[in-house]
Amino acid sequence: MRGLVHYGINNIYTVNTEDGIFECRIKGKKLKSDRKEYNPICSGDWVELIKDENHPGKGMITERHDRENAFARWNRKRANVQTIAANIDLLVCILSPESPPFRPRFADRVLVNAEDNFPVLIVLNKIDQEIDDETERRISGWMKMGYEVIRTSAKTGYGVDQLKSIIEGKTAAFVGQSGVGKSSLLNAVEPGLNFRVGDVSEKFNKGTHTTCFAVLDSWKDGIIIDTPGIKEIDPVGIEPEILSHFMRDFKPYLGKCAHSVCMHRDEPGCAVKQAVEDGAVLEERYSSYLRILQDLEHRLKLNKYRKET
Ligand SMILES: Nc1nc2c(ncn2[C@@H]2O[C@H](COP(=O)(O)OP(=O)(O)OP(=O)(O)O)[C@@H](O)[C@H]2O)c(=O)[nH]1
Ligand SMILES: [Mg+2]
Ligand SMILES: [Zn+2]
Repeated sequence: MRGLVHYGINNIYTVNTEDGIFECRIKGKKLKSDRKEYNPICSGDWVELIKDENHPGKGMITERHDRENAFARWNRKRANVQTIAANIDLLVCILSPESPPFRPRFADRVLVNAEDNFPVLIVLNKIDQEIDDETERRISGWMKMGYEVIRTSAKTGYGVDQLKSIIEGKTAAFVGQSGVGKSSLLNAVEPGLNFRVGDVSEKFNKGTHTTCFAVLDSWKDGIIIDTPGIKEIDPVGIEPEILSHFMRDFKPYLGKCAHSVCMHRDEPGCAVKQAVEDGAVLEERYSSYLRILQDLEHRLKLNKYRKET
């Protein structure tokens, strides 16, 4: 029997099927996989399961169906891949302007992750808070690159209808740092959903990690996945040499550098660096690139070292 995974906690997965909801374990504890995975199954996965005839509402997952796509990141500590949501039509990246502080580099990483994978919508939530010029500059930068950006306030209701009309009929995963208002926005879109909402701590100006695990829920016009606040995103499956291809604003300059294999770092005659100097590419985007590049190289070294020891 086929089912859609809503969420998983402590290796117990809640799966929705034609015959209702089942709480499932994975048969034999492990599923076949080609890489080290932190979690073999995530919200949005389609799985094959068998009912436990002796225990109504319980079952065993025997197989994970191939994913169309997945939003995943490297789990820093464990050196394995953590998949946050699978089979999505749209990734919604939520930011806040002030509390918690605006984190454009986080969004740049989400955009790298999404490029050639699935479309992204950038949402600046909490627009009832003050928005500075720096934030406006970065937002117009993303818009120039062709990304869709909208402004919302879960508090006043501003932009909620627009958000609703964009995610209607889609499987949309909401990601962002803790406290930016992911759960609040989802509740504003569809009050029946009733996701748990937490505070932003006054002392640290940070969210309090209210949502602890990703949860999929369906509403009348689509499927949404609320995810826990994440601080860091190390993109998965991108080699340092091709990172620049995932930077949408770099694309017009790729292949035009003096070096045929250019990392766009210190090489003379680099067309990307020239574009930064000319103001065609934002300096902040370039510095995001350098940081992600550094992390990818670090990750490669670490994985190599781990294999050898
Ligand atoms: N001023 C203002 N506050 C908001 C807005 N949206 C959410 N909040 C508040 O921000 C705090 C955090 O909201 P949550 O919805 O729990 O944030 P989250 O992104 O789901 O956080 P995690 O689950 O921890 O990742 C709560 O106190 C909300 O009331 C908004 O548009 N404006
Ligand atoms: Mg939440
Ligand atoms: Zn270059």
